[in-house]
Amino acid sequence: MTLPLRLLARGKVRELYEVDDEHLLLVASDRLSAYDVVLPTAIPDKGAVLTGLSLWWFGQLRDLVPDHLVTADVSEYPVELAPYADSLRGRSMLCRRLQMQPVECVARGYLTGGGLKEYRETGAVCGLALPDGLEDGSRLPQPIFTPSTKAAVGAHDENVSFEAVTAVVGASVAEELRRITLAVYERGASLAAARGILLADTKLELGLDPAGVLTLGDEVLTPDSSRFWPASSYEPGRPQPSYDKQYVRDWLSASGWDRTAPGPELPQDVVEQTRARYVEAYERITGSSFEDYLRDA
Ligand code: PZK
Repeated sequence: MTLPLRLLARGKVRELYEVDDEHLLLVASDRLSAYDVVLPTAIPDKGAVLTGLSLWWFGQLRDLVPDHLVTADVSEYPVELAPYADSLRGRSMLCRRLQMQPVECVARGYLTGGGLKEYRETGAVCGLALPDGLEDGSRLPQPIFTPSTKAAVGAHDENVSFEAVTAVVGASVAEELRRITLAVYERGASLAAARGILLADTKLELGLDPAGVLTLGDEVLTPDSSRFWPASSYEPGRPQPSYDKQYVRDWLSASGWDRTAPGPELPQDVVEQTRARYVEAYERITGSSFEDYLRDA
């Protein structure tokens, strides 16, 4: 599918197009990345699951923070996109163009990944001292704001202190970014926990709307922007199984793949099991049928 729009940005698994001066089109693909490599085999409906989850979360968060969504109804898209309606339906969003803040806004309620690495090296994450004795997966005494700056393509974002954020965006915006990020994490974690899912951490993209109001962009509280863990198998002291990707990771680990691109094609049963996990995540979190989402999209 080649859209008649300028491609503004291309992530590993999604694309962002310019519609006009005020609007963008965010398109989620069915591609899956594992161990930082995009695999050659797509997971059917993954883009729709992530889009459906984002749309649902925007609704749950609206009293905390405004978002960039204009519409996900393809019949309301600009007429030049009408020929592409079938390939955009369910997996795209027409968004307001924001002035994105040059900071990745991350909240963590549990210690793992890059946060754990920094803690092991320094006893702190983003300048926030943490208690001794924490291990992989430990729940933090309270959720923390661990901002990072966007690294060049291919590199990982670099954790920075709150003071470094203040130096870039000013104290009042920095405080707002932290307040909003922690509020979104708390809301997300509490809704997910009620459905048997732990939200370990989440990454938000915030930008200013034309009136200067901080607004939620991108996708939100999806398995690609957050770590979801099944509460039933939570056991700190070891890496936690991923809610969505564990089946793929286990298969890839057993396959002997050396984690360099391109990854191997996935067998049919791994594709089907992984699709089922994404659909299950959508249904558990939203309490609604994914089939209904697709039918109504
Ligand atoms: C924007 N990204 C990240 C997302 C990519 C890269 N509403 C907005 N206004 C202005 N900029 C952005 C958004 C949003 N969302 C988001 N980069 C810019 C991103 C998807 C695919 F390649």
